[in-house]
This record gives sequence, structure tokens and C-alpha cells, in this order.
Amino acid sequence: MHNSGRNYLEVHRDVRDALDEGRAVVALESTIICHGMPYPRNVDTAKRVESIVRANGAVPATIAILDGQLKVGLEDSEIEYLGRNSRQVTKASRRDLPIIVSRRGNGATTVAATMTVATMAGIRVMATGGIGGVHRGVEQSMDVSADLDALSRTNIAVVCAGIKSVLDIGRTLECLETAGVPVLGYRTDTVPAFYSSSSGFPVDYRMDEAHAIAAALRCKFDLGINGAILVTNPVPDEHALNGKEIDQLIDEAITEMNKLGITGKATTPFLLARIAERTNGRSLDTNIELVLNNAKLAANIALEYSRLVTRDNEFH
Ligand code: PSU
Ligand code: MN
Repeated sequence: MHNSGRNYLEVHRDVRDALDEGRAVVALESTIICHGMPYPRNVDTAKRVESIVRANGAVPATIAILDGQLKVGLEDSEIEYLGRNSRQVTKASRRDLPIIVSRRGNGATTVAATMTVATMAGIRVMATGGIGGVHRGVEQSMDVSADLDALSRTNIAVVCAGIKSVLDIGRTLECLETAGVPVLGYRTDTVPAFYSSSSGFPVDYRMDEAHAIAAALRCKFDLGINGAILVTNPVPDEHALNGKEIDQLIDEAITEMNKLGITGKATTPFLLARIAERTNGRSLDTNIELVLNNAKLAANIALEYSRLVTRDNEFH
């Protein structure tokens, strides 16, 4: 990285050691902590996600900006701080990074920003709940998440539970195709819809094993093809919500949002909170379960990826 003496990146010791030794690391986003879930379940979830990554043989690296440092790997006390003080923490997408850093501020990183910082540190796999995409009503608003642009240019695998139907799923998939981002289905033929296990849209490729995903990732990087691989992982059946029912609630929440004049980066947090309210917290339970499920798969992929890289290094 170019810098003028200031070290912007602060990689946690455990993460640094793992990367130096070629062990598996999984990056985790922090917008979900500050702007995706209420306190204290956000903090509890963030810690559980880290435990699941560890239990599956990888080192977690939750990413956020604290006092202007790009942190890769947080202490529990830092997760607690972010979760408790989310109002003072900016939702940080890729464009926000230099501003928050130069002002020495605090930021919770979206998928786009997390991918960007993770790759600066050399991490190749990250987990999230859902990615941002093309919003419904894009014809009027032109609201397309910067996550899609970051996916087109950042070399990392992003494990998510598919595309939420607050977004225009079909158009989001079209954008991903244009961006050159392969959409893989882990043990599924159709793209999951976040709260429910299928949107009905076909995935580009179904893959049933983490090592196959790791091999595709390795191959993409070997070939010098920049950009992400999107791994979609359906929420387990026992935690899924009924797709039709949730779509109805989402429609109502979007109508309300438009009436209130909420736009831009405030839309996703508003919709998530409203849907949680309307489902009496069931959507939050589902959200938590799917994130945990994604963290496990991301750890499996990271482990297989580290094995592949180690094996290649031994042969050459
Ligand atoms: N989807 C969720 N929860 C979230 C987000 C998406 O279910 O917290 C967050 C992610 O961090 C994602 C961001 O990267 O919202 C996208 O925001 P925007 O559409 O403003 O780019
Ligand atoms: Mn947007």
C-alpha cells in the first residue's frame, strides 16, 4: 500500500499471525453490528459469529474504522463499543473510507468497504448476511449499492444468504453478470432470498463442497481475473421465513419509506428495523441464524483455500 509514513491499517495480532503462516482467515463486516441489528443482540451476534469461525478452524477478522484506524480484527471491547454507540458510528461504504480515516473518525464497514480493507490485509474470504444491490424503484432513484461495484473489482469470496427482496433481485443479478461476478449456489440451484431459501432465480453454478468453491477462487486469482466470487448460502429451513409473507411486509415497508422520504444509505437500516418490528422479531432471529450459517461456510472455504495455497507453495 502507498503511504506517507502513516500506517492506516491495523491488523490484529491473531490475524497477522494466521496470514503470515498461511492459515485460514475470514473477514466480517460491521455495518450489520451498528446499522443492521439492535443492541444488545448485535454485539452478542458479532461475538457468536467470531466463535463459529474459530470453531471451524479459521481466524475471524471483524473490520471497522476506530479513531481513523482501519482495524482488521477487533477486541471484544471494541465490538461492544461499536454495538453500543452505533449512533456515533458512520455507515462506511468504500467512498467513505478516506474521509473517516483522515478525520480520525469511527465507521462501520459495509460489504463494499469490508472487501476493500480485507484485501488490503491479504484476506481472501469474507462473510456477511446479505449484500446490497439494485433497489426496487431504481428507475426513479438510481439506487444501486456500491457493493456491486466493489464486487466487480475486489479479489475476495463473499459468502451471503442471497439477495433480499427489499432489492430488485433480477436486476441485481443482471448487474452481477455485467460486473463479471460468478454467483455460486452452495447446495442450491436457485439464488436464495435472504429470509427465505429461494428467489426462484437460477444460480450460475451450483457447488456442493467448500473445496470446489476454494478451487474456483484460486483459479480466478491465478488467471488474474479481478473481482469477487459471490457464494450464496440458503438460510437453513428451520429458520427460514415464508417468502410470500415476508414479501408482503417488505412491500408495505417500502411504501412507508417512500412516504417518509427516506433515501440513500438510510434505506437498508430503515427497512431491516421495520421488518423486524412487523414480524415481532422473527426476521431478526432469521437474520442472526443466516449470518452464523454463512460464517461457518466462509470458514470452511477459507480453510480449503489455505490448504490449496499451501499445497501449491510446496510444489513450486
Ligand atoms: N443487508 C442486511 N443487513 C445489512 C446490510 C445489508 O441484511 O446490515 C448492510 C451491508 O453492510 C451492506 C449494506 O453492504 O447494508 C448495503 O448498503 P447500501 O445499500 O447503502 O450500499
Ligand atoms: Mn444505496
